[in-house]
Amino acid sequence: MKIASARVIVTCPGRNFVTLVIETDQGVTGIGDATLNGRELAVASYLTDHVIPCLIGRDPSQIEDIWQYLYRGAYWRRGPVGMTAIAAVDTALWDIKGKVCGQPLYQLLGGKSRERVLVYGHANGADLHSTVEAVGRYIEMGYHAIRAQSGIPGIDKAYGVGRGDTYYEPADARLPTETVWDTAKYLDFAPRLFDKLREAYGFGPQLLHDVHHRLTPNEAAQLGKSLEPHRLFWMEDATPAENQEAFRHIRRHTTTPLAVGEVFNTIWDCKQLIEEQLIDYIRATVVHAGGITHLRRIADFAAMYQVRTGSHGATDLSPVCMGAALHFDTWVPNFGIQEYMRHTEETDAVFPHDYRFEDGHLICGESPGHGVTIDEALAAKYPYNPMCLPVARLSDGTMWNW
Ligand code: GCO
Ligand code: MG
Repeated sequence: MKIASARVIVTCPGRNFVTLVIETDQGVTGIGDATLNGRELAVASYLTDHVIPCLIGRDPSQIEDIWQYLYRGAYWRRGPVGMTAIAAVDTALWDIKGKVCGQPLYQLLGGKSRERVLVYGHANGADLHSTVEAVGRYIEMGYHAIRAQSGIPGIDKAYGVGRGDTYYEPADARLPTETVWDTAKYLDFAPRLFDKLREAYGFGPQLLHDVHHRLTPNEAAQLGKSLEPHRLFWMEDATPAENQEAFRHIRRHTTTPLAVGEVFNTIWDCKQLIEEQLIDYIRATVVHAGGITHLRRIADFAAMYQVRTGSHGATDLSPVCMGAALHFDTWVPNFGIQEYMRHTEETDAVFPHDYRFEDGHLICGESPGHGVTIDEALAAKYPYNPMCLPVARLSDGTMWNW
């Protein structure tokens, strides 16, 4: 069997998605998510101009060799654009292998380690009161684990807060929206939010919180300490992780579990974090960390240090990534949790899939491959609509981490 053709589909059913479709000379089709929020066309071009010409004529069953070819062969290794493109190829090839073998992807990885996958949903509100109510709605929907983000008094456009009733969607304008960040106000507010949440709902629901790279290591240590009585499932991206050593300081001062990794692309981004057991959950995901092949390498390495997985699953990762991630989660022995932000109905219609939500868990389907397809005719009705993620500044104008 040979790869006969491959093409990239860019579509915007509510938000932008990039999808790679690979076809074999025997008519088997596999698809992979290639979405990099706000940088969609960079990945589309990398695939179309540089990767696809190298794929034609190759044996699609040689997933590992093709991965190594694209990683080593590029000479310029790593980075979000290249690794997202590799992930798309890898995901599509696993999909093809599943279809050729007539097996769901989790079977090819080693079979089920669990029947269903614990997910966390996103509750958010403009202020403390509405966030507490939003968490209640998620509990009613059956979620056992809920991420809580709230508007913060004195901070305009806080991270993680949706506008009106819509789901939170950060890529909101053609050019980056400017937001202003104030650490002191946040550190004052965040513990009060969790005081209220525990007061309202007790310790039954697992609660999570995303700091979104905003704090220094010492501020992160302070926040972790102040949240300890609330026994969070995790505190996410407490400080930027380019400097992996920074987490030593946080770790030394708090037992609040730490999660990092949604912006990581390779095992090298988290090597020290894992080896030194500086984190509890690694959040790398299929689409941005080199596909199933590389994510498996990261997860196996993490397992040696009792670090568990907690893959990124925001709406800017398409249902194709979610489908693949759920097969991965069903297999991976050191599974922790999976993020799950529901896609809109428009998105779900473009990407028919066989995974389903039940009692706070997602269950992957049994169809061969990863179980997600693309309706290309419908996708064509939603042209690309360029959108950027916001940026953040401190009140004196200094650029900060969004
Ligand atoms: C998360 C993330 C997202 C990102 C988004 C950027 O934990 O889900 O932090 O909200 O900001 O994926 O594209
Ligand atoms: Mg996050």
